[in-house]
Amino acid sequence: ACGNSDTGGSAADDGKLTLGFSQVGAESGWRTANTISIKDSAAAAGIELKFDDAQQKQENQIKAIRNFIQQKVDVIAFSPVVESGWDTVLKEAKDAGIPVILTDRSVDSADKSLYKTFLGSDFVKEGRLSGEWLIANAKTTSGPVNIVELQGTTGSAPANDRKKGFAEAIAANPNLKIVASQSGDFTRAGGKQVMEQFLKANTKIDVLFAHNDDMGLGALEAITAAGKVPGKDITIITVDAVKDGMQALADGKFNFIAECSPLLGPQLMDLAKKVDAGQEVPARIETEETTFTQAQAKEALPNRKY
Ligand code: GYE
Repeated sequence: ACGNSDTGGSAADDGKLTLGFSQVGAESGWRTANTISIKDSAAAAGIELKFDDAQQKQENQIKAIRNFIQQKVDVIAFSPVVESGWDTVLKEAKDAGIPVILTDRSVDSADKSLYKTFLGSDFVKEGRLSGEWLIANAKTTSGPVNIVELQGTTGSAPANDRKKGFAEAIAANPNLKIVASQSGDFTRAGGKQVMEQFLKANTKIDVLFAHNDDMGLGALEAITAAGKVPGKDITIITVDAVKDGMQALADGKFNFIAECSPLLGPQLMDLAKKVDAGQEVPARIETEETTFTQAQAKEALPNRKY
């Protein structure tokens, strides 16, 4: 369907399906693995991929989606950086007759007809599993347990949902208290900087819950610099289970990780083909994932692909 000949072939020319994909950015190890998965599986599926990196800005994603509409791609997929503010551009895609697939993160649009399906993790569950592990493992006999939280990108589905799931789980024990919670934007630099502030402002920090591995890895530097031992003086729980996170867990610097799989490419290509062919697809497809303790990380690490 793409008429621009100098981009090297279009659906109309060679029968190839053209997929426009707007990626959030390159903020984390998770994101890097996700981008590789999408590019590799597009090539393997014989799909022409138009890939755009939005550098964590919604306005860039909206621009990219409008470009895809103008280029008349066959299918648009994107991972929305934040949950709100998508209705107008999604309506434009719908009016142009281009099906949209949400991957990884969802939108809060009331009109579910604006997209065909949402492929991704259950972020509330990841937060809940993190909180449940803490409930089972926190030393609450000696009084209150002070928790600091590094949130992901403000307004993003994983930040909103992981915060919610974690808070709900730890409510089961009134000794567990979140004493500070702030965004580190899912980056190592953000995690380090905000953890430094937390350590300055709070004399007693028992637990860190970081919404992803990268922020936890950044926080390690701040914790060590403050003369504390990560994994011992401060219990560290994160989400993702990318290789560097798993290494920190196996090394005893992290204590628990709730997995979030970035390997969405093969399923996305399958869905793109189906919606392009006008086939019905499930409205929600959930990624399968697990959790890791230190012992489990040691075992899984040698075979970890990303
Ligand atoms: O957990 C984080 C990344 O949307 C699930 O985004 C994704 C999150 C992931 O930056 O590392």
